[in-house]
Amino acid sequence: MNEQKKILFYEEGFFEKSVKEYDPILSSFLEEEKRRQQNQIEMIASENFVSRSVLEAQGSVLTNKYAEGYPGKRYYGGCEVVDKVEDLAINRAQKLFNAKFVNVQPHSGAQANQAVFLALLNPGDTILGMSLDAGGHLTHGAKPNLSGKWFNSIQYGLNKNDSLINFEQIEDLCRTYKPKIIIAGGSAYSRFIDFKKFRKIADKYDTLLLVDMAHFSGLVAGGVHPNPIPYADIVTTTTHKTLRSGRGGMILTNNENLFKKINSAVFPGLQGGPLMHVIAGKAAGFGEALKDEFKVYSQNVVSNAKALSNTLMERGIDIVSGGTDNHIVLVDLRNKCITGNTCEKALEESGVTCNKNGVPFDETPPSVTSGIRLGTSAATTRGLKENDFIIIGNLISDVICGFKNNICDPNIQTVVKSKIIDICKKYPIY
Ligand code: DSN
Repeated sequence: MNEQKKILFYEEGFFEKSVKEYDPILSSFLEEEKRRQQNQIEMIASENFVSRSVLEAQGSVLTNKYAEGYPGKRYYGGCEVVDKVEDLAINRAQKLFNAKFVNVQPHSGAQANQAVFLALLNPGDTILGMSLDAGGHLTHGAKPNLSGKWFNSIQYGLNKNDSLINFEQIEDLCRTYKPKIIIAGGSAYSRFIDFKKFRKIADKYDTLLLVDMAHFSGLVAGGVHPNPIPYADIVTTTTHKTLRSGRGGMILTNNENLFKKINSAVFPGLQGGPLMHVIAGKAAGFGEALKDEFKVYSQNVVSNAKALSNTLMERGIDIVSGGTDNHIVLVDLRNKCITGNTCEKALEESGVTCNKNGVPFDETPPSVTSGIRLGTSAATTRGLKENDFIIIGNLISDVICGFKNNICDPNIQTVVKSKIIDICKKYPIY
């Protein structure tokens, strides 16, 4: 009789083997990405390195669980444990931001903003947000985004002289267009935002105020940035940038009526099952952010950004608004006659990861841009201090100043890369 190979309904090791043993091809890509993160200095302002604890929580068995609804009011059985996890994330977020009501289910910052729009607006309503070139975000009414397509989106910008938010323009736009909501916050604005001033305008023109603190929420949690909660009707954020938690979004408010609408908008309005493993990652990161060490970390993020910004300016490089109050340093390359995309590439080849970025009154398209955006959150997590950022600022300046006719000198790039690798070795991760 022919011996037939027994085929199980899954390959042996399904519950035991690591990805390395079970799927070597995928595993090799994961290792490759880990090496990339280990050997480059990460300066993308929206990125960070989470703790092993956050990684584990996010890679946990909670990924298996469906839990539509909210703690205590689910549409599935078996939710007693995930209820505790979600409550833990909510309680920690309430403490961190001194907020009465928190929804930790949005899958991302973009979906958090969408949920707010779904809860409080109707298609065709007027919304007022900061334009992309001023440092705003796609979801604040940019034309290619749903927020720019489904709403009558009007946009404010910055003053020409100091690159700070143009409040006069905001008032003019409110007077003329009577927006239903004003959005404060963005992706490339490096200064504190005057929430009180926004509140005053919102009250004067009887409009809602949404603050999107995606970029600086970790700095708020760490006590080095003003908290928008007392001023805004609603606050949205991502949870993985300066806040260094599981990757996703969150919505906070002190207004119970608005919160009820927001909850219904997140589920069942916009999303189905919450990502319970990600909510566990959020809980883990929020727990870390409540500790004193996170306050020190946040102080370092800001002092490192100031050291970086000052170093670049000393080397003759323009920084938008002449400095920074947070983790972002926005470099204006127009006086160097370099485009953002070529600079991003040259820096990546030199071991520094960042992104091209529009600068105020930029005339180039978003695929080109006249600037780069740098951020200090990730490298600060590695342990880098002000002195290291002075060195990195000089290395970045070497690359920028090594350009001729929009092409960088490869010899400079080689020298910079070897110095960057030395810094990476000094501050290992994972
Ligand atoms: N992608 C994020 C950032 O880089 O700021 C925003 O969505």
